[in-house]
Amino acid sequence: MRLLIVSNRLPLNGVQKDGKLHFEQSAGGLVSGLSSYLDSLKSSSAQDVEYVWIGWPGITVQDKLQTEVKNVLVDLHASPVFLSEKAMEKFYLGFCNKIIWPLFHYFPYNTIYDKDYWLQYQEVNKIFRDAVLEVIKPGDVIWVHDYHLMLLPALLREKLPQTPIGFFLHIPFPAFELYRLLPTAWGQEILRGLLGANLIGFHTQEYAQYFLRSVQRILGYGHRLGHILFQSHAVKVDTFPMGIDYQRYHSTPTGSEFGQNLNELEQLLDGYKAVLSVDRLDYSKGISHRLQGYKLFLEDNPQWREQVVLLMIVVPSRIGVEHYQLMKRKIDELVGEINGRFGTLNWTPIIYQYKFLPLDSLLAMYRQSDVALITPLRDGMNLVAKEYVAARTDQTGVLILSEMAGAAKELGEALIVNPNNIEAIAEALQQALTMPETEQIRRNQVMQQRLKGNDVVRWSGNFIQKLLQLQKEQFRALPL
Ligand code: GDG
Repeated sequence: MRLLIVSNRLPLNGVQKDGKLHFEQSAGGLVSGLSSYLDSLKSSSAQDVEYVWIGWPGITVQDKLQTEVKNVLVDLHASPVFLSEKAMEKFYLGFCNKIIWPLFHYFPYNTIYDKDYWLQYQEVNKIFRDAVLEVIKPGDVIWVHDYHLMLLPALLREKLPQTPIGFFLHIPFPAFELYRLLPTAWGQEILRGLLGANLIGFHTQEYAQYFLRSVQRILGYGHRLGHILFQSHAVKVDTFPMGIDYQRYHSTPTGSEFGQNLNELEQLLDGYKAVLSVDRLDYSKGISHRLQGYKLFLEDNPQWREQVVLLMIVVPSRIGVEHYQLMKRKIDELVGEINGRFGTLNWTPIIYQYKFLPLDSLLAMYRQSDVALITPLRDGMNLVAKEYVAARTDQTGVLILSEMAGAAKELGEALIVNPNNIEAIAEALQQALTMPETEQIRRNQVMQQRLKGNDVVRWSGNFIQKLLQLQKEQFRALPL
């Protein structure tokens, strides 16, 4: 078996060395999970199992350099899809991040329904189809990822009627009343696009139900237990909550970098309780609501002033989209206001970093923080919540988690809050900071067991196994 993974971006970082462009595999959860899964297949079946990742390489590459870049990437199991800056502007910053992202995260007023964005989205999905057709061989299995490529399964199905095609959506699928806000023809084509797959996976049952409802209301296709007979093939809609690479976060890195980070943090936080907040800069992550919650906590609990520090990491993201620039300004102002109002000569209430951190630093922060405050307004899953719990090797620590994150379905032992309720965030902080250690351990033990059992290797394995099983069964769904 060979697996073709298709996503908007390749999991690679381009670096300039000796005046030449080199690519290194980035150590994301999906890459390490998939490679471990394929390694386990190889050892159990002695089969030759391989994967090739197809996606945009993260930079615009001039025509004359494309063959060279392709050759470099072959050794990294990657096949690049070259897109011009103009195409990326309308496809990625436009259709993906000014229409689908806000709408699917319940921010309908942030959407800009521009027809040029839609035309470019159709165009780019066709470019990806051609890129897959260029590398596909008999016997390959295709797994398409995320909202950038929702038309791709049907485009591939037209050309490859027998190939197993899976699709996984990493963000929420919204309720029908939200989905129907898309111009009708676009909404129909996206659903038909997804139904080109044999298996469509979501993080939670709710997202799967919302999708099935939209298919029924907009296209008129019913389902039986998630099975749909669509045109000439059968489709299964199912739930696959994504896990993390548990051991990676649970074990202690051997390099000196990690130890140094840990010591520095220990000194910085000496005498304080630490509350951690980590997200990409995004309005869906609820960062300003969270800051308001922390501000209220300091107002209501003067005894905690000079006793607690909020470590806030915001990772730059989608810099070209206006809503993100506005939000950055709002966060900067709020942090300044809180630090200015409550801070003293000896104490800064919020230590704020606007940057991407090396994994060792992030891991050291997970280890040194007494509380993780993760309160997205809407989030497909949220892996940071899972990583924090996994990283607590002594099993202490308290996770405060938004009920609007997919992860809340699996992490019920966390302190669950409604992220719009500023008072609830402030109260949860008070509860977390005074929770007895025995109770912290009791809650984390259960969550750690669950995360260990349902890690990312299991997640990818379950998805691929189901896809292959569907292909084998060639089940017949009965028309309703
Ligand atoms: C989408 C969905 C869904 C973050 N900051 C740093 C850093 N990270 C890593 C985390 C984590 C990942 O990035 C972020 O994953 P999330 O799940 O929290 O969020 P999204 O990026 O929005 O991902 C989401 C996910 O897809 C998977 O399906 O859960 O709902 O929106 O792994 O550790 N890593 C490093 N430095 C940082 O500063 N090294």
